[in-house]
Amino acid sequence: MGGISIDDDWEFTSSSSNEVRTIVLVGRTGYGKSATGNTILGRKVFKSRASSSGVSITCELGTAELDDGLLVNVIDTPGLFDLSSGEYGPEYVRKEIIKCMDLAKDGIHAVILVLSVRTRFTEEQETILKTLQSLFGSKIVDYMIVVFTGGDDLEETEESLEDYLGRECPKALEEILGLCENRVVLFDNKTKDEGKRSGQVQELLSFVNIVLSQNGGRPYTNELFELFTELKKRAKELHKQQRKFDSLKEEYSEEAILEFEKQMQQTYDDQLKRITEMVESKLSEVTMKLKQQLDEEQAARLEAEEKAMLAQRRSDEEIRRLRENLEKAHEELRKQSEGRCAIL
Ligand SMILES: Nc1nc2c(ncn2[C@@H]2O[C@H](COP(=O)(O)OP(=O)(O)OP(=O)(O)O)[C@@H](O)[C@H]2O)c(=O)[nH]1
Ligand SMILES: [Mg+2]
Repeated sequence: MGGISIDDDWEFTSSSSNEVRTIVLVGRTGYGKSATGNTILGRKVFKSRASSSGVSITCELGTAELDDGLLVNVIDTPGLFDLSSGEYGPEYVRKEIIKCMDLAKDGIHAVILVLSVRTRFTEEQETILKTLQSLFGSKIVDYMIVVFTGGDDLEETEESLEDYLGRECPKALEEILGLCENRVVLFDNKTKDEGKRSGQVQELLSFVNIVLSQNGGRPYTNELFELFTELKKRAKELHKQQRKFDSLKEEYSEEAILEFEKQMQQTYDDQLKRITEMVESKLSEVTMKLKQQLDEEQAARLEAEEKAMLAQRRSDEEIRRLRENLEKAHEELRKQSEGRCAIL
C-alpha cells in the first residue's frame, strides 16, 4: 500500500461549536505558500525561507482561533500540483495528495493558489490549475482564490495590485483570474504591522465566505473526496468494533473475533486500494496529458525554429544574389566608362 495510513480520529462535524474554515495552499515552490500560511495563522507554524529547492516536503496542518472565534485550518503543501517541475515522483505525489485529503477533516472550504509579484508568471503555472482540475474536477475553480505574495515589493514602487496586473497580466493568468471571478488578494508576508497583517487575512476570509455562500455553504467535494469520506467512516467503524470486541472477549470465541476483524480489515483495505488506484490513474492521466502538451509545444517550437532558419537561409541567398548583381552592374559600368574614355 506504499505505507499510506489514514487517521481514524476524524469527526464529520467540528467537535467544538466554533465555525471552521479549512483552506489549502497550492502553488509553485518558493512562491510563499508557507509564509502565507503563517500570515493567516498569525504565527510561525510552517517553515518558510529562500531556497533553490523545495522547503516544505510534506503536507502540514496548522490551526488558529481568530478573535471572533472562527477556527482556521490551513493546509500547507509542497509544490505538489506542479507536475511540470518533475521535482516529485508519482508515488510521493500520490501519498501527499491522500495525506492532504486526510488533513482536511471538515472538507475544503477554499483552495488558495499562491502566486508572486516577485516572479514573472510562467506558462507552467497553468499546469498547476490543470493538474488540480484533473484530480479534483473542474469545479475546484469555484473554490479558488488567488493570493499574490510580495506586497512589500509593490509598495516600494508605489504600485497597487491593479497597476501590477494592468502591466503584467499574460493571457493565461487573465484566464485563471477570470475562472475564479477575480477573487485575488495581495499579501505582504514580511509586514510587522499587525493591523496590516490582519487586514489582509480578513480580506482573504471574506473571499472564503463568498466562495462558501456561492457554493451553498458546502465544502468542496467530488467522487474522490466522497470515496475518502466513506473510507474515513470505515476506519472509525473498524476502530469502534475492535474496542467493542476487546470488552466482549469472553462472549465470543477467539476465532469468531479474528474472523470478523479480518473481514472488517479486508473491506477497509479494499477501499483504500480503490482510492489509491483512483488517485494513481488520475495522476498518470494528467502526467501523460502534460507530457503530450510539452511534446507538442516542443515540436511546434522546433518547427518554428526550422522555418526561421529556412527564411534566414533564403534571405542570405537573396542578399548574396543581389550583391553579385550589384557587383556585375558595377563591373559593367566600369567597362563602359573605360570604353568611352578610350574613344575620347
Ligand atoms: N519580500 C517578500 N518575500 C516573501 C513574501 N512571501 C514569501 N516571501 C519569501 O519567499 C521565500 C519563499 O517562501 P516560502 O514560504 O518558503 O515558499 P513556499 O511556497 O512555501 O516554498 P516551498 O515550501 O519550497 O514550496 C522566503 O524567503 C520568504 O521569506 C512576501 O510577501 N514578501
Ligand atoms: Mg513551503
